[in-house]
Amino acid sequence: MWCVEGESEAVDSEAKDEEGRYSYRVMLQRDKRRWERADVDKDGELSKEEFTSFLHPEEMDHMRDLIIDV
Ligand SMILES: [Ca+2]
Repeated sequence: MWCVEGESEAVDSEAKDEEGRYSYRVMLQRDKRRWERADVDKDGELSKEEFTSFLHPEEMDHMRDLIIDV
């Protein structure tokens, strides 16, 4: 089993506001890190291949340090 770093239950509870909804700001920061890692050529956009690694970081060597074993 795997998850993206920062997606533990503890962090998820911090990401929710008082009504139990996920904070968009926290989610955005989390995704931004993964987005920037997936953007190999750093042009600020994800090609089809880069977007695949964004969606499936567990399958990409350069994304693996965002993955933690649980
Ligand atoms: Ca790119």
